[in-house]
Amino acid sequence: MSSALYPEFSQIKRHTHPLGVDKCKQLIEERLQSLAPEQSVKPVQLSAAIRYNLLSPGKRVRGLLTVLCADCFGGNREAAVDIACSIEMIHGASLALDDLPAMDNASKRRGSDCSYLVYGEDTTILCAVTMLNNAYQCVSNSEMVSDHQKVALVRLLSDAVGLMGLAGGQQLDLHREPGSCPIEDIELVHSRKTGALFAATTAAASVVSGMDEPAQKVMYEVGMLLGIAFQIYDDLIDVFGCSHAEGKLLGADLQKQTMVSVIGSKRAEDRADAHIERALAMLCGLGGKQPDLLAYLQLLRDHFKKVINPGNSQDTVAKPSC
Ligand code: GRG
Repeated sequence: MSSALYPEFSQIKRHTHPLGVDKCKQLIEERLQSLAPEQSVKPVQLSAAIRYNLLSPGKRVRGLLTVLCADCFGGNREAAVDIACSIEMIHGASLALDDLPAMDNASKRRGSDCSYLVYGEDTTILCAVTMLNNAYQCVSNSEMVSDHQKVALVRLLSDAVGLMGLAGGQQLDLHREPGSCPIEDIELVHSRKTGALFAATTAAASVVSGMDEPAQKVMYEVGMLLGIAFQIYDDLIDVFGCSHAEGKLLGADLQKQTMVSVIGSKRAEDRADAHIERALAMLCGLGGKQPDLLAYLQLLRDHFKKVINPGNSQDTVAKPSC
């Protein structure tokens, strides 16, 4: 995947992970490779579009969270990797749709041309629909997940995709419904558009780890807080980041009302940090002190802070309170 604007994007080491995290990422990449259709499967154009959207160099934040949370609470690794892949399929489908001219009308994604520019809008829409179906297939085919767990997982994932999740969040983002408080309106968009899939991610890990229902609810809340914080950082990066390093053209949200434009960058960053702190405290409250998970969450925050506050990152990274 080459691009004139981002020639070395795929060579950039996006994050230096702790060793255990690198291993998890490799497991996810290998499993995604095995789940992607062969290039020769007809219709070859659709198979190629699926490979393009699924295997392009994403950070795999959601997949990693699934596996690291499951590791933390004793979940089966293989089951967690399957669920991580199904979540990355949903995420990849949402990015392909998000970039379409009728939505964000983007040109670059993960350092390459957006899917619709390479394969056309028609194939990209079919590709997203297929990736969504493949995500549910991946859950139902997983050999390490019980039938009971599969029902819970499909419920979580379908909720995260639908009206109360990605689709509803995107609709609200494109056609903001007037409300009394812009901050609440924006956080509603964040919670549906980004938070819901993060929440499904951590909750799915709790399901494969056999955690009880109250603990599953806490894990859902942990993911929601992380997802909302992630979206605030994504908005901050849109203003302060570098297009080359992010692999997409930034400044796309400048005309939109975002948390950054409404409350300013400092308060937006503080708000994201407070959400992350709360999520870490909740994880610790459940006994989730697995070093790789905590190290990964710190590393992610450190990375975001470096992007938006270059030269200032050491001072700003808070340690989890457990
Ligand atoms: C029916 C699946 C489906 C979606 C329809 C288009 C749409 C509704 C929703 C789009 C939601 C969306 C794109 C939210 C943005 C979330 C976000 C912060 C994306 C960037 O995620 P990263 O940084 O991306 O994890 P990489 O490329 O690293 O995977």
